Amino acid sequence: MPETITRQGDIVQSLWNGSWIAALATGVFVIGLIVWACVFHRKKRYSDQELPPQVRYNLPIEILYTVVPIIMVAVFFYFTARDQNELDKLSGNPDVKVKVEAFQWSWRFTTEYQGKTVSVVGDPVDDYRNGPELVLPASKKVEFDLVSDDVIHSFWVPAFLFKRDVIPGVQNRFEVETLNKPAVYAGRCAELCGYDHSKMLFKVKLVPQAEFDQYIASQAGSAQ
Ligand SMILES: [Cu+2]
Repeated sequence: MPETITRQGDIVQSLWNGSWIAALATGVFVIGLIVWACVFHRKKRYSDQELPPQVRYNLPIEILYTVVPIIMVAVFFYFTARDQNELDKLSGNPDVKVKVEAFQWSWRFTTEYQGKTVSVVGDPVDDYRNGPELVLPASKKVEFDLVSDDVIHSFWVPAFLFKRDVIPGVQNRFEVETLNKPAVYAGRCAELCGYDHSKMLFKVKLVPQAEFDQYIASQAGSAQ
């Protein structure tokens, strides 16, 4: 997994790791039982006419293998629901608000910070390798408001370990708390949205607060 740059990404990573550990433990146990049954009940232990002991309609065992999977699913459900609620939470007082407009085939980011706005827009198709660059401050709460001008897209920053669909007529939102990891990160559209879907690339540049202030002051009001 890519190293995450948000507090929410850490939650996703823990859920992922925990799920894999639980799934692997379950897998090892089940495969162990299968191998044990194959070895212990192999044919040469029994005569040709004789079957191994049959355990159908054994009530305690039936109850056991009904109850145990229910408990396992309940545990997975509990942690998933708990983390999903946390990931969907909006504080209502983000430091920065970003309006993300997706269109065929690029992005427009309008950043709102302390009453000032900065807008950057990508050039559809041409120059897609550079893509629009979304500048965000480190260690701050950022709310994303997702709107689509045409078809369904999906806003995905792999380093967030998170993506959310951008659907026409639907107001999707989410919030992250950025970590202090200044660098430039890749972003892309994660929903096949047409001919040049693969060129819907963008960048997220995480910068220290002072640099962000400078960026907003120098860019405010202008549309790149
Ligand atoms: Cu798209």
